[in-house]
Amino acid sequence: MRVFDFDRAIVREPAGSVVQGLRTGSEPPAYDRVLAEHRAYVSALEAAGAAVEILPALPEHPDSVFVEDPAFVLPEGAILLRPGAPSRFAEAALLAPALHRHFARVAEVDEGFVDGGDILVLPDEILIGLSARTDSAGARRFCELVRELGRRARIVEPPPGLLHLKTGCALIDEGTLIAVPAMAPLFPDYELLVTPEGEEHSANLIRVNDRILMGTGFPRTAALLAERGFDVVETPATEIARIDAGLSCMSLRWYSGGM
Ligand code: CIR
Repeated sequence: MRVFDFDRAIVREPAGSVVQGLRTGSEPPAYDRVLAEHRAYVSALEAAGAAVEILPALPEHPDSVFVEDPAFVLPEGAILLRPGAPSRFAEAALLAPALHRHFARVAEVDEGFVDGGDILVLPDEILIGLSARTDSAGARRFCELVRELGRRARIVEPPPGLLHLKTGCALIDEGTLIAVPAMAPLFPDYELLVTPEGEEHSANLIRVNDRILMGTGFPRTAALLAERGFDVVETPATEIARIDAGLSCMSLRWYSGGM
């Protein structure tokens, strides 16, 4: 079993209010285009081999489509997190019923703040990056809960300037990561593919079974991955990028073994 083998995923339908999602840029996205990107994303997950449960939209929570941030899942169990943006804090409790349906063990980070976008699962350990959304207290508690599930976990300090750890890196096979140049020093033990200049946003891609799902508009990254023999599927993510999101944020993925 590889850490990117998944047969299940949970996503949440974007609400109309997604256009008011937190953003650092000036232009909000258009709802119909976010919806189209979300539908394409669900199809790409299904085509890669995951059965996808689509949770209903939550209009009062503009960023709730980004289910990766309020929770973390492994085959061994789930952990409810404590999102670091005040407007997103309630999302964890709203995700709890879905997690209890799928997981016998659901733990909770009960202090500090942790966004799931700061959590990177590697084959032999789980990294959690400190950020404006994830603080030391939350990260320490998260590591304890992960160790209770039988995995190794460690806190890292990514360079400033990116929203989350996974904004700038992703595992693409068991020994290789893609990362923006500033994050390269975090991964001395891995072969690294560094994002070409101007294509830094390609790093928020996801490996799902034998495929890589990556946003559209990154021709040099796509070529680098294709040269190495990866099966890359491009799916549009330019509207969600307006609210600082990428492909990892829109799902929780795990291997259930058909349970
Ligand atoms: C936010 O700022 O929380 C959302 N607009 C975007 C969240 C992206 N999540 C992620 O990268 N894990």
